Amino acid sequence: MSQVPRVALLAGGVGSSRLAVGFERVLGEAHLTLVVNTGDDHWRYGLRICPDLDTNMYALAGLQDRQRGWGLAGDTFTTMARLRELGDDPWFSLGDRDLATHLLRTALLGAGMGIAEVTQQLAGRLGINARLLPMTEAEVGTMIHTPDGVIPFEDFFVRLGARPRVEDVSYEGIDQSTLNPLTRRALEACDLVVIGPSNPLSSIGPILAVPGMRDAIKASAAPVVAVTPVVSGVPISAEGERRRARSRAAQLSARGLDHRAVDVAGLYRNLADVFVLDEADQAEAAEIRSSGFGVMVANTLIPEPDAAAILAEKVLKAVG
Ligand code: FO1
Repeated sequence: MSQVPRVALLAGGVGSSRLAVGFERVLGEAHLTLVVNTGDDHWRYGLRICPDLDTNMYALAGLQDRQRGWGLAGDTFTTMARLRELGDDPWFSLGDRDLATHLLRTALLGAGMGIAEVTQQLAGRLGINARLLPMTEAEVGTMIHTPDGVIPFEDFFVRLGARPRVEDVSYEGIDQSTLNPLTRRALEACDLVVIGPSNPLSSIGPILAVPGMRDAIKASAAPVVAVTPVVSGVPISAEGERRRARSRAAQLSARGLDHRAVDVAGLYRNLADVFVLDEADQAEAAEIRSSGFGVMVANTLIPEPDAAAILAEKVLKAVG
């Protein structure tokens, strides 16, 4: 292993993007590769929207609106307001500056570039050296099965505020998707794979469902550390965090699981070696250990980069 380990982080949206910033601080960007969920990606106003790629890209560029957890800090929404004046219902808010990213991405895709190359172009222009790799080139869609029908993830999460009951979560087009060769190589060459603290079913699930992804992780022989996205023992104040918790709980219940760290750990059985549990939930450590994981207890609530860097350091030491 080189003295600075090469880390591959499986990343969803807000939670993983915060840990990515922590790893970037500790490792330097040359040693950090993100394999990012593209199941939330969708077309809107003729533009290709890639929420998790943008959330991680803006976070690594230091441009993320930290309070919202997505979009650009200080952005305005005059275009969305005008669309409302024109009688549209822009329930998925695209900031005026954020729109430039979607316009450029859509133009580059239209010119024949694949999403991995487009992402590399956009990240390069933001001065990001960490590698951001979409989980696949194919367009796939995370679908939420509700009593009123099967709807795309963002309709469930944003338009309906993660309130519908969830009967199942599926990944449309995933069986036809292929593992990006760059991603396979990054996983096989890395010294550590980290499963980010994102929704295990609608953010990490799609990544692991790409044919060949689990095999590539296993082929790397690198240890795999999963960071819990669930912290039960701390009351949630921010509305965004409450909605993410609602979304996780609803999806876990569709699998007959509770919204607890131990249930998330169960979804990573036969994949993760170590599970990182929040200090507030250490009562669950014994149960997680008994199901075959190493367990590390740490502060996993990392809204600020300093806390994220401390967690990243601890994760690196967990497999030292
Ligand atoms: N999340 C919201 O709750 N409301 C929004 O209007 C919204 C807009 C949006 C635009 C661009 C983008 O990259 C992300 C956006 N998100 C919004 C966040 C997004 O729904 C989530 O970050 C992921 O899809 C789930 O992790």
